[in-house]
This record gives sequence, structure tokens and C-alpha cells, in this order.
Amino acid sequence: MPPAPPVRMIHLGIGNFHRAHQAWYTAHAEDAADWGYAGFTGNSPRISDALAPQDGLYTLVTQGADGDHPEVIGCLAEVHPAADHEALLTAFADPKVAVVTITVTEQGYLRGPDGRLDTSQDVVTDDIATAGSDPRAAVVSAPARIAMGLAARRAAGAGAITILSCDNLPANGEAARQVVIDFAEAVDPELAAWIAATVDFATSMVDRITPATTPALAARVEELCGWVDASPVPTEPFHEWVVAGRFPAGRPRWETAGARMVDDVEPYEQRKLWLLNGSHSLLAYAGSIRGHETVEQAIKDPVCRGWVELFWAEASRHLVLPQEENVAYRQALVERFENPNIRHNLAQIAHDGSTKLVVRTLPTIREERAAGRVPRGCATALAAWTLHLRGLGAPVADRLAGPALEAATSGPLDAVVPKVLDTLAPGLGSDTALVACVLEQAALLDPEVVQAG
Ligand code: CS2
Repeated sequence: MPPAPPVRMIHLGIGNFHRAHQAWYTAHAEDAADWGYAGFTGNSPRISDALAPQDGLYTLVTQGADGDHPEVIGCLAEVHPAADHEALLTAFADPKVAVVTITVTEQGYLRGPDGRLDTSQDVVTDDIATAGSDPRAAVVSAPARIAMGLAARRAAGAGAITILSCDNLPANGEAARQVVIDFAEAVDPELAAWIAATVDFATSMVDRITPATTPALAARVEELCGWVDASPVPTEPFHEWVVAGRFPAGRPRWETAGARMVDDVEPYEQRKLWLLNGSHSLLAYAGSIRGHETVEQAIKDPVCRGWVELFWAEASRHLVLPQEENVAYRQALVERFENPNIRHNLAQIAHDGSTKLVVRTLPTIREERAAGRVPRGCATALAAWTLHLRGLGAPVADRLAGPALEAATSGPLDAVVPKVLDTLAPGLGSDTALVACVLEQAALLDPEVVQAG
């Protein structure tokens, strides 16, 4: 391998997705030799523990219908656990560092229902107190890590920088900007003003199906490559990145690796969230209730496939990209979901439904209801999620599901559905036609529960 490229970017939230996506694009850009990452993990140091002894190198295995294709990715010049806050401040303060990419999950933004930083969460108030007493003290939430990294940059006079969000949220750049500025405002209003005037918050739509690493993958890498990799990454052949930002301090030429630089990401982001991610969530709950473990198994079940087609038809009516393109996109999605070489567990996708369903189903539900229709595909996703909260299918793993879990388990199904819908959007549970449709779909998913109710 050539030597690691110089650190000119930071990544927050090194997980498999980052290593299959932003790191892949960076490693494949024509100026890859100039752009290295200082990567920081999320809460768990598992990946930095695995990658540090490998000098940040890892094997990315692209798993297509034509077999497994391993390649070594070398752009992670440094890999740090999140707890190494000094290293984060040092990287932010370096004028050569031009971009910070983030994959901190939908819940990592810590947004309240109004899109502002949610100061009712302890992690936020704790971080505000910590940073308020010492701007270099270790904070843990993503908005705080970014805001205080920017404080270090400002103190060093290192100038403008781009924060580039790569999470599955609509208008993710604006979402990041708001919570970072809210955090800074709570700690130091001058810092907030500096961020607002200086920092570029770029938006992007990211796409590449990337499951968790399994022991079988590590064994496969050893068989194919002859080396032992403590943390290889499986991914699919398809990848897409659509980016809008100013990049005042520069960026890798990602477009030479196939990324699209545009003025407006929204049409792409809408299509990807509503079609790919929305049907993923539908399959995660409905498919696991029907006994499936993976996306491939679920999409090959004609009943699930029928629900996905309904769901896609409802969402597609409201997409702004040309309909012919959307048809091709849906066909490609079926192929991607059916990929027999990728084992994408439904239980992984089922995580954090209380946050994901809001962005993946509510826009379509609102549009369809406004047009006087009851969207049965979306109702199926809500029915399956409600049953999942009542213990069916994939286990619940969702830090913010408290109110929805309480609502879902508070009585017979017909009584709880309106309450569950209200946790997604206040007032949604008063839509009697939608509630009736959710109950009909729940009966198809699990006749027993409905009769018992
Ligand atoms: C999935 C996404 O886990 C999930 O919620 O829907 O991670 C999905 O695989 C990616 O967005 C694909 O680009």
C-alpha cells in the first residue's frame, strides 16, 4: 500500500456505512493521494480498536451477483475512539482540514419535534454544562463535538470549513446546522455567530446498502486475500452520492469517483428516503413478523413484495423527479434487495423506528391524505411497526421509543393504534380512515392479535 494520505478531513461516526461510502469515494477520487481522514467512532470504540493495529487499513468486499470483490481502502490515515476528544480538537484546529463528514444516525442529531436541539435530553444538558465550564472538555453528543471542534478551529484562526452531513434525514445539512448552532448558542453566543458566518453546512443524499460485518466475512477475506482483517466491510456494488455545498476550504474531487455535485439535493433525497428507506422499514417490521430474517427473503415473499409495490406507488406519485426515472429506480431497487450475496438483516433496519418512520412514511401519508386517498402501503408499515412494538417480529432497539412503546402496549390493538400514530405526529391518530386501514393491515399481518383485542 502507498503511505496514508495527509489528514485533510474528519469523519464522525466511523461505522461500516462510512467505510463503504465516503471512504470509498475518497479512495477512488483522482486526487485520493491528497486526502486522508482522521476518523472518530461513535459511542463504541470497537472499530478503532480493530483498525488501529491495522494502520486504519481494511478490506471492503463488494458482494455482487458475480461474486465477492475485495479491495483494501487506505484513506483512514488516523482512527480514534470518540473518547479521544483532544485528537478531535487538534484535527478541527488544523487549517489543512477542509471537510468534516458525519454519519451519526438520525437520532444522533438530538432534534426535538421542531427541528431544534432537544434540550430535554440529559446528554444535551450535560454537554452544555461541560462545554460551558471548559471549551476543551470532552463532550459526547454529535452537536456538541462539532460545535466545540469549531470553537477550537475559531481559537486557532484556522478559518472556514465544511460540515457535510451523510445521514438519512431530509435537508440533513440544515438539520446539522441548526443543532450545532443551537448548541453553540447555549455555550457561547459569539461562537454561534462565528459558526453562522463562517461554516459551510453541506447537504447530501447517500446510498449504499452496507450490512454489519460477520465472522463469515472475515473468513471469506482470509480465503480470498490470504490476510486476517479484524474488521472487513461487506457492501453492494451500487453506490450513489449527491452533494450540495460550497466547500470554501476545498474537497476531494469526488465527482471523479461518480459523485454528483448539484445545487439542490432534495429531489434525490426524497426519492431515496421514500422509496428505498421507506420500503426497508416496511420490510423490517412486516417481513420479520412473517418470519423472515433478511431483506432478500422478505422481498422474495410475494405478500411482502405486494405491500412494497403499494407503498412505492403511493410515494412515487409525489416525487418530483421524472416518473420514467422513478420506474427504473424501483426496478433497480428490487434487484438490489434480491441480491443473494448480501445478507442484510431486517433486525438491523428495524432499529430506531420512532425516528425513521417519521421521515420515511409521513410525507407520503400527508400527500395522499390531502389528495383524499388512504395509503394502504404506508398503513401496512405503521401496522407492522405497532405490532413490532407489541413484541412481534424483530426486537425493539430504539432509545426514543418510550412513548410509542407505552402507547402500543396500553390495551387492545384497536384502542392503541390511534395513540401510537399520535406519537409519530400529533393528531395523526384522529384520522379515522387511516386508523381503520392500519387495523385492516394489522389483521392481515397477525389475525390472532386482532381477534384477541
Ligand atoms: C436502512 C439504511 O438501516 C436502515 O435504516 O434503510 O441503512 C439503508 O440500507 C441505507 O440508507 C442504504 O443506502
